[in-house]
Amino acid sequence: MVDSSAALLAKGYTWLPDRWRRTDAPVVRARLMGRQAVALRGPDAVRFFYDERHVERRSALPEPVLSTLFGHGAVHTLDGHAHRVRKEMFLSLLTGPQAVASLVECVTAAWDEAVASWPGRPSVVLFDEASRILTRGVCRWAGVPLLDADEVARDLVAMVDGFATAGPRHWRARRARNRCEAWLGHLVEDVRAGIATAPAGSALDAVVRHRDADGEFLDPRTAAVELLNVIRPTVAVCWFVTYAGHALHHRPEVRERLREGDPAHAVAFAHELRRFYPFAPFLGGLAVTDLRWRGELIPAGTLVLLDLFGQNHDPALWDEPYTFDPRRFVDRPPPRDELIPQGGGDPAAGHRCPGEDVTVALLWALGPRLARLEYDVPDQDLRIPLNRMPARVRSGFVLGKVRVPV
Ligand code: MYR
Repeated sequence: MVDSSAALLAKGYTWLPDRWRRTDAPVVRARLMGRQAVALRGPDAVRFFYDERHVERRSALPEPVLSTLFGHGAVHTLDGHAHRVRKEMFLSLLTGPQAVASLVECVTAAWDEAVASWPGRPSVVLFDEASRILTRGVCRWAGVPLLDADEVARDLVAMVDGFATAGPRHWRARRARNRCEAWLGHLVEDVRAGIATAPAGSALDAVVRHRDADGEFLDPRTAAVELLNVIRPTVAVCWFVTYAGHALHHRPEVRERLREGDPAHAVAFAHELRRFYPFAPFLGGLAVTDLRWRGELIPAGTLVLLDLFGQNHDPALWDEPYTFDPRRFVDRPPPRDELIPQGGGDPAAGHRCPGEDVTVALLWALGPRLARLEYDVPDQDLRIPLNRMPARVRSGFVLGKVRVPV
């Protein structure tokens, strides 16, 4: 079989959806990076993929992804008991109404403070501003002191932006990760030495005091990796905030509904942003043993891909999947394994993102705030090329002459 790595790089998010359109088979078969690969989608496929007897993560993540996005030794690379013990730390920090509300409060305070200065400026780039706001908010919440929030925001964005490319963006991401791991590794050492303090109950405190399945503390570098795995994905919500700007520009009626202040619409808007716009393309793991999926053989060692973007646009699951319409979620919260922009399955048992509730709550809070602002949308490049991974609005979404209604 011809290797599809070049096709994937050329087509990006559309590579798998295009392949699904050309087959009636329950899987798409390919070769990626010299390895046999099988792609799946659909709620049953989600449950199949997240069953640890079928698919393991340990050795599935390519080195370039670990050295940029997730970090070596990260929770994403663990399976079984070791994974559950480490994952519990993330769940205790990021799930539950109290945890979510306190993080949202820190971020909205940073938003309100930043937005107050926008009317004095000719224009602001929403992507950049949102990344700084989220960095300030999440670091404050996490108990991580910041010397230069803008620089940290740039590094955190770079780590996400460079994981799926071979060019300068990728090398920027590696340098950013090295810098941040060194910075936070020192902070962990300082807390342990009593030179710095971690506010009780903060993410910094939890990571410093976490004991792994073997009963040992995390070494400072791994602690830094995991602290980054709390902070960086929160900052990555700037992708969705920018998509919110894009959606409100193209759908004025959605802006009006958000301005009316109905919380059900704000939640539906958050879900539709995560369904419609491109973020994580797919996830991968390795077949633990010879498997059968709907009659199709998946030999042991095959790279099994779960097509997140494809499933979120699968016409079998969504009416008019390429239309942005939050109303689809107003009376129907998304079933667990249908809407999977941040992975599927049970976050406690598997690798689903523990920060999904935080993402929804942040967009629920920031979407209406953005909708209530008045601004111009100057001429700019609003395209979102789907062959760039991760995709993003080319211009970053420039807001001109911002007015804050009183
Ligand atoms: C974050 O900072 O963690 C949020 C960004 C998540 C993007 C997720 C992309 C997953 C790519 C996995 C590739 C697997 C290839 C086999």
